[in-house]
Amino acid sequence: MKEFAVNIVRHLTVLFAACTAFVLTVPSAYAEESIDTNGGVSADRSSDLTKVGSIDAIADENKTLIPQMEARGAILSPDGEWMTMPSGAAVSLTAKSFADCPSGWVCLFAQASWGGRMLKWSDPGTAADLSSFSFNDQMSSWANRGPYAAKWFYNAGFAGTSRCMQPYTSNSYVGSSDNDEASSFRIYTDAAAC
Ligand SMILES: [Ca+2]
Repeated sequence: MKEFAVNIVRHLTVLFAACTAFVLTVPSAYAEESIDTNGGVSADRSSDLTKVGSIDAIADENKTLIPQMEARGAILSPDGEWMTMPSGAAVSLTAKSFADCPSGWVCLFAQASWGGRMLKWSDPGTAADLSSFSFNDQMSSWANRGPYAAKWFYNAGFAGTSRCMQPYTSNSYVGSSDNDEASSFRIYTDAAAC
């Protein structure tokens, strides 16, 4: 009888330990889930970001874009706003506007009127397939705020129909036939290349 009582106590101890371990793991599981629902954007910014119309769609896209960009060598900027490639070219993790395109840079936007996700480059001689930035067939507007001519192409590898982006010009909408066609891009090393 005494041995039976000892066994009961031993079993209850094991049960109590198991329950304690479960309770302790639940909060961390919830914490991980809350980060996921923000699509990789830090939790303290999520309340601000929900004010932007297209943020839910972008946040969803970020769940796949961030790991894709990391696999291509990009790193998350300290402010959590950009995935930056070793070249310095970067794709935004939030919706941007014309004012977010720095002077001297060439910027492509996923939405008309310089909205939605933005890509930015500054180095003359830059050439890239937009699929490298998970931005294939997405561009609707652009701004060339630099001194060099730039060009975008319908196809990867700088092929197919192309459009010049003259220095210090911008386009709030590329038009219905050119919309969501851009697949590659380059910045030339002079102002009159195209
Ligand atoms: Ca294309």
